[in-house]
Amino acid sequence: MALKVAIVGRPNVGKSTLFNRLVGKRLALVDDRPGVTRDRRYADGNIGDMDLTLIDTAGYEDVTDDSLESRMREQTEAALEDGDLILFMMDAREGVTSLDRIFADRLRKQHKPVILLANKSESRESGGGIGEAYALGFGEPVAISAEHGE
Ligand SMILES: Nc1nc2c(ncn2[C@@H]2O[C@H](COP(=O)(O)OP(=O)(O)OP(=O)(O)O)[C@@H](O)[C@H]2O)c(=O)[nH]1
Ligand SMILES: [Mg+2]
Repeated sequence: MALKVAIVGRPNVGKSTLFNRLVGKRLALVDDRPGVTRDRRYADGNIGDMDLTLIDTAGYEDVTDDSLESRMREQTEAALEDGDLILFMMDAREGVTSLDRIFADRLRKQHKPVILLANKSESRESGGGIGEAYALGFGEPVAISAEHGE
């Protein structure tokens, strides 16, 4: 059975863009407005010759009422439950935000391996964001550009 990889992070960091790239098809909607993905989605994909099952998730806000955001949050929790490996994505251009920290706190409370991806790193100005990302405590962040395939 393929390794299950859950892609999580706050809205608009590029989770669905990475999902589509690893799956090799534009299955998930990508948009420059946050909150586009509302439910988690599974698809087969690969990195090199390694077969994976990718899980795209909604980037939730930290609210606990019965709103859409809390439903999105449940979807992310389900992906964390189901994934073998967690790809935690942030936007290197914006640096670490308070919502990134809320995700980080949540991810520290589980014991699955987490790789921190600093997305949108194709431009040189993203260097500062990567420095801040170390402080989240998931080891060395991996600078990527989901959109440009880097
Ligand atoms: N510059 C740059 N933009 C990117 C990159 N990856 C994604 N984007 C853009 O970022 C925006 C958000 O991308 P999505 O993939 O929809 O982000 P998401 O994390 O799935 O967002 P939600 O579903 O709302 O949580 C889109 O405009 C993408 O084109 C990247 O590597 N570099
Ligand atoms: Mg999305």
